[in-house]
Amino acid sequence: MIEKFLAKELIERIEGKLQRNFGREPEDATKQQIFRAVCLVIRDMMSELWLENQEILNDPVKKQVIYLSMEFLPGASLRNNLFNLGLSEAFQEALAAYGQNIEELYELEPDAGLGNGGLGRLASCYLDAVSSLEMAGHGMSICYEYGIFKQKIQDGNQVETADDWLSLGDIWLIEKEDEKEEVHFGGKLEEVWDDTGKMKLIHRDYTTVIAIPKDMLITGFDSRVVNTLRLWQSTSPISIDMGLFAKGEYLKSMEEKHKAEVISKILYPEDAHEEGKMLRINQQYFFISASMHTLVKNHLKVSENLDDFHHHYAVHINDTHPTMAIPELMRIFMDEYDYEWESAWDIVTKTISYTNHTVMPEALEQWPENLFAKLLPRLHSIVKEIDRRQNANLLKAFPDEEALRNEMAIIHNGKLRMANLCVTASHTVNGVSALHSTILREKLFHGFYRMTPDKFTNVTNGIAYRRWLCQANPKLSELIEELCGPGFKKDASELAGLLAYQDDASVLERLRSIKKENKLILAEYIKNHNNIIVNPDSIFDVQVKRLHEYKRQLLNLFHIMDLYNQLRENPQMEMQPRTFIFGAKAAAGYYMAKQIIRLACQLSAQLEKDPAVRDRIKLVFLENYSVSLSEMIMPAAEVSEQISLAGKEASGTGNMKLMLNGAITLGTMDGANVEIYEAVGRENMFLFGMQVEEVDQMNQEGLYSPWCYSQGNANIANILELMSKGINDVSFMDIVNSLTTGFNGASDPYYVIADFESYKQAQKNVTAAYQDINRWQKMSLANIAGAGIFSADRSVKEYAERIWGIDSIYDIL
Ligand code: NBG
Repeated sequence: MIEKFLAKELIERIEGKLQRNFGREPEDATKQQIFRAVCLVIRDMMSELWLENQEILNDPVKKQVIYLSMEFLPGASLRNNLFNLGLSEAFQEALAAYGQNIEELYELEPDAGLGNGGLGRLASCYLDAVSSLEMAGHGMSICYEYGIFKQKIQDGNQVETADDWLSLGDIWLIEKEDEKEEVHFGGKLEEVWDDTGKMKLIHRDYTTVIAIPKDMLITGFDSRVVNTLRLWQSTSPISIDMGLFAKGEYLKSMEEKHKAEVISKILYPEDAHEEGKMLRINQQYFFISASMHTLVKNHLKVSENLDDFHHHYAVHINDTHPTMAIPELMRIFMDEYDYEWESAWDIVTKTISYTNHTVMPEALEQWPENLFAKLLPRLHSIVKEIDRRQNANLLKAFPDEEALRNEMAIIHNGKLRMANLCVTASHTVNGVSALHSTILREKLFHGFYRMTPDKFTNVTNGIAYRRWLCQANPKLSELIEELCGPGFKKDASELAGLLAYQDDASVLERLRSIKKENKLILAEYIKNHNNIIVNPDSIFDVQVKRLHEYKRQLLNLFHIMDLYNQLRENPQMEMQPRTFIFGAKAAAGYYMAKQIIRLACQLSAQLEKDPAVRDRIKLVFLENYSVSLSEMIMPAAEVSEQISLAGKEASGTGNMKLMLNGAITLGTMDGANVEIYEAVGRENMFLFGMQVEEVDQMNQEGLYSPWCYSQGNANIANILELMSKGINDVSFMDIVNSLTTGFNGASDPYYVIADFESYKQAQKNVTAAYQDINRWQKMSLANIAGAGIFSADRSVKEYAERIWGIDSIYDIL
């Protein structure tokens, strides 16, 4: 455990860092230098803890989890590390001695945005929980030089700019040059026969890329364990080709280096959206190969051979992006350590487990076989053999079901299907909410489920709740501590203690006033960033998440346009003022998503222009939604919009953060909304819309005609007309067409129009409930109290017990 430090000692340490690293005294140091010095002091403390665990971690029978993910979204680390180490106040005091405000240093830190959204943030939440539970577990990913793009809104359109997070964010990274790895791409395979008649495949003429580890230390709350997130950076073994340089071919002389470095240059900014680029295959293999080599090497430092590899490591695949871990481990076992196929397969399949995060068909990765074979010839031959053996099993299991066998094949029609490879080779497969796991069993992976039902399980997602409650909403956290004691910080289920106060008028009033203070902070931010003055007494209605058609931001906009139409028709209409707050990034190449952002921005401007409506409805589109921004939005939110089409959102995690901060869910029965409903009951949320079965039926019947709906419903027709005629002088015909006549496919594929009336009614219920202050506060309290099960600690405990087979390292001692 970290010792307690006095401010005096910290001052000495910070001064030491300033002098040694920057040749500065505190008086003449810049804010950046002070930030760096403070981080370095904390890094030293974390490194000491890390070192203390090393002996235990190197024991081959102490199992650890390796969480492989193309994305991690840690956000900012300074506040989180200080909070976890229990040093926030001591540092605050130490910095105050220089007249420095620690809050300003927090604000200075760029988000480490090495992920797109929920999937990457989940990975970071889980690392926090693994450390907090004093388990051993490490993340592995890529050290992207540029993280998720920064979103600017210019003339109502999204514009992407590069996110140079390393300019200051590098302070948390520790380079381990001596642990670098070589990764081989391309080349060809050659059969070589030895004297005993045994054939070996030799990989020749490949291109080598060097992977350099940059480790970020991961603290846990009140924990003795510090784990690492290892981020691999790519570089070339040849920095410059002197021969070419001498010939005057300067650019060419550096080409190898550039080709290698491009691998870790930038995060793919896609989210649940199709991408089939060569660079992405290279990125995946790059970090997987480096990671697997490291594991094997580390294992062999403490064990004679690889037979017990799976007792030492549980390797978890976060969605299909790290699937290559399966053939790569097979390759290393067979080609580098002479294992036979069967024994290698036995160990590998006992090591690997897989979480699926989406059922959206376009997001299920498939690689063109010929491209894969060219880039990774040896891996291709291994995947082919896995497929061949799997086909034999399928034939036995389903002799009369050819269509099903084709669906389950790993290689089919010239494509490599990564999800099928994952399910085939993993000992356990899970979805991320009860409903999603059911859909996996009954639909997406039904054949696999019939074959190996015991493989399938569910682990509902969870969040690093201390970040969004204790750190982001300190006032609420203090109130809970005062009422229920500090235990909830270790055990989120203790939040339920709040229920004892549901009829306590003074507690409800305090909840209300905390929300108001948080709303004022957000209102100030909105004023400064959007130049919009919002009414802090209006309902803060929030939809923050990636922009995707299935998440139906458009449905939310439909409701706003409908209110607008009503107000124009009847300007005297009584209305509870509302502020609709959006935050969403759209994938750069996702046209319709960008149109929807445009619609939101133009509608915002149009409402602002109209004196008859602007005091009653406001729309605020906050640019550059990120982890840090979410930490300001969640505490101020009152309505949490979780309105995806039932069956499409695997879980959602923003829904959990909002609920934890007392916002009330307005949602469909989708993803983890179903479990929110189970936790708080129908009376404490607003449900609407079709259920999965109804959506399925509509799909099967194929009779849905949004056009007919709009003919029978004047409100819908008016909304479509408004969009066609133009909002703030911009017409949105492509959106209208996508709903009514189909844009690139079926019309209104996410049933915006079909669910509109039900949504509108639910929105009316929201307004009615809000007007009864007491009722609203009670609902809010019930949500905070019920949020305990959505702690990442709970999720990670379930993974540890049911999937990874790991435990707290200190329990074993
Ligand atoms: C996302 C889902 C979310 C889910 C997160 C984390 C992908 C591929 N999936 O619903 O859309 O909450 O994963 O599990 O990003």
